[in-house]
Amino acid sequence: PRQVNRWPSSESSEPPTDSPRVLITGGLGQLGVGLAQMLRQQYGKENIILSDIRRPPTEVYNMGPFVYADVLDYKNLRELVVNNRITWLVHYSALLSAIGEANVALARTINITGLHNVLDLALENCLRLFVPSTIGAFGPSSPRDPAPDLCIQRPRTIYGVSKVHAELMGEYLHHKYGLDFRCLRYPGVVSAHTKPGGGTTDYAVQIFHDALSTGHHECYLRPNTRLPMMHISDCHRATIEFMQAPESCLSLRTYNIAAMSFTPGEVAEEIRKLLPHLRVTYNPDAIRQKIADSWPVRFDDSNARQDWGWKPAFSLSELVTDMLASIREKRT
Ligand code: AKB
Repeated sequence: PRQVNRWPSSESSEPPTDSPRVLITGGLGQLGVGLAQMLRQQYGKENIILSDIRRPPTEVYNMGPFVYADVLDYKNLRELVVNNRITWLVHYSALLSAIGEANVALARTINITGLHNVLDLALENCLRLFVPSTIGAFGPSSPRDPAPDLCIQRPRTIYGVSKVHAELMGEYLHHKYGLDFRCLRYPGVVSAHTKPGGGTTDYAVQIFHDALSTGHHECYLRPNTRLPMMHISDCHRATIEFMQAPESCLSLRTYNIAAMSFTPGEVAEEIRKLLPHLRVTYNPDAIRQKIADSWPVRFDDSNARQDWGWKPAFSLSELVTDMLASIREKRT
């Protein structure tokens, strides 16, 4: 690490959590804007700073602070953290599984070099650091039904390798220097207002848009490919509740979180209860099918439930009803 500033050792001197100042990297991906909005409701608009290397749409500017931040530029990050008195960092910048396989060198740079920068920054500035991991951090030799928190992890994608690296580096720096590193392994996240980009679970968002537009979805996975999934509002709530959990509750630093598992066939069936005309054809693509076949079909999240009270709110039928209603609302 560039510089380590240790937290004072007494229990009472944990970094403040009542009124954090939060920087979110990769903020214009699937998750950043929604998380920022939920955090702003709790902590005030000005205390949550969204960042990315892209220019946001006007409505994002109007929602609250947005700044340019490149996770590969350490000085730029440091300036933002220092000038804005940041206390929590949510590191969403990453290339996902499928796009990572098509751009291995870039994925390695963003997902590994970028991570090293935020780890150093968190150590130097005593930040509470959240880094998402994923079902993609498991591989064909992992137990798949269910995958527990601690087991063999030999992923076969650069995305998975970079996420195992993130889990291990964060935990190492936690044990060695007391870094307040927190990591949740997310399932595929299903959202109406933001699109995922370049993942293996993206079909589970696209199918809803297709159901409401053309009535036809061509799925790149086989109908019986089961994967863990979660409604985006459960994902945001899990992230915030986990960031708020007192350090004394955490027996781990990396937790699985689960809500449901479904196959393309099952989600299509559930959508058909409301839109009977939906037609799904299957055209499995070699890369994404292979990735999905190597991932867990179910997550064991019992430690998250026990340690900090994780509980999902959305079932499959509630997710389907909400997705169709939200997409419809946006279209009108
Ligand atoms: C992907 O499909 O790559 C992501 C993930 C499950 O991490 N959505």
